[in-house]
Amino acid sequence: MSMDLLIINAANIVTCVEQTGENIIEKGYVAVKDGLIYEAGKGEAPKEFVGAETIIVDATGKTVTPGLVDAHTHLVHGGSRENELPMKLGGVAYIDILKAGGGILSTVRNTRDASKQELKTKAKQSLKQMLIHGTTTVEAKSGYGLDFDTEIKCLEAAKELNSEQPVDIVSSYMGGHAVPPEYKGNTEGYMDFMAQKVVPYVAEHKLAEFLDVFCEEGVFTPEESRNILQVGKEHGFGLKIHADEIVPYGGAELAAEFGAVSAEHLLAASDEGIEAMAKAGVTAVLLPGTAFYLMTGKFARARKMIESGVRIAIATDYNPGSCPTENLQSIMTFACFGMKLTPEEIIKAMTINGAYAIKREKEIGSIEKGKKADLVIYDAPNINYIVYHFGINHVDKVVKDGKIVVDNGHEKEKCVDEFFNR
Ligand code: IZC
Ligand code: ZN
Repeated sequence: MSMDLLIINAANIVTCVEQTGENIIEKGYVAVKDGLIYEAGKGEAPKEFVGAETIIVDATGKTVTPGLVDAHTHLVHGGSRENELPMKLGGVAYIDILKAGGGILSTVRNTRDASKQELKTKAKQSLKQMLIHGTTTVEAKSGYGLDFDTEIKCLEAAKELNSEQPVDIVSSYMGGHAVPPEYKGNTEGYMDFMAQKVVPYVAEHKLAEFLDVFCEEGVFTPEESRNILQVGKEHGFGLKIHADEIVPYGGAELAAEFGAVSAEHLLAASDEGIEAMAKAGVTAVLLPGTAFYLMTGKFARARKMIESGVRIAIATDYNPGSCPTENLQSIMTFACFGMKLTPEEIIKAMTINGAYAIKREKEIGSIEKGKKADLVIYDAPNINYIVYHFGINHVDKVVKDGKIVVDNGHEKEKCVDEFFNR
């Protein structure tokens, strides 16, 4: 049977097929039919795969991975926060900037002021950067509106963008990101408002699949977070928690208690919290770019988590305050040097394990028959090279649903523009 797309002669194919241990095929091929992976193998592709219409990509000297899954981003927002840099350099902590009405709340003001179209235009530029750097699926949180209209505006923007460009978007409602100024000193009132007005609307209109909350000292306490998660659970959302980012606060334990899909950050997660997550099957989403950006020199205990049996995903946390980058390749280097993970562990954390963190493990995240043909070809002979030679873009081609959407070297931007300007 002839294939639609055939990638041949690849120096290394990182399949990320689970539980095989045999994750890397040296000198092999990937065959794609009808937008799905048909086969990946060693050596030469079967002759019958080549038909008159087959697009053949010679990947000699190159590395192939599944499309990268960025399982934690704050994609849709207005403005930027480079004005916080002098404060950060002056030693002002992230949480103190927020308490002074800056941080998340400054982005909330910019997001409320922006039209849906303005937010979409900005987010679309970010999606383009993500795609150019190899990301084919992204999770996107709301949480910079906090009021009804702006939260809905942001979630609608993400939903519309999903069908207007190649990157798949999976949305989370994160009204529990901060207490908005109109509810200052009245967290309970804000939680009632979310529970009664926003969550039911988001559920009814299918504007998000997950619900997330920032459980952190100075934001939402574990008790308040429990309340918000309970409302999410009652409305059928998958649950996520920003847990133990800055201080140990019982967030990992809470994720286990609720059987959350994932707990994120976890820089300060306790031993008990890690054990509980392992038992409950909660995926840890680690964000080493944020760990770097917080300037505390502290990273999540990834090795301890892996040894305890916790599945780890790694994401950008793309947001305007604590990790303003769309580039997962840069995050690979932070993950390696900050958490001492191997390049193979990192690629799995950004593909199949990222897919687990957004409940897409059956459709994406590995190169195996029947999964979506989302693939990245890097101009790099192996994965160590991608992590080692940092700060540049190694992507040669990106394949999304079986179609080449980013094409090599200097043509990169031009090709991708075709998709973004349709
Ligand atoms: O805008 O600061 N950590 N939320 C929780 C963020 C970072 C995003 C931000
Ligand atoms: Zn976040």
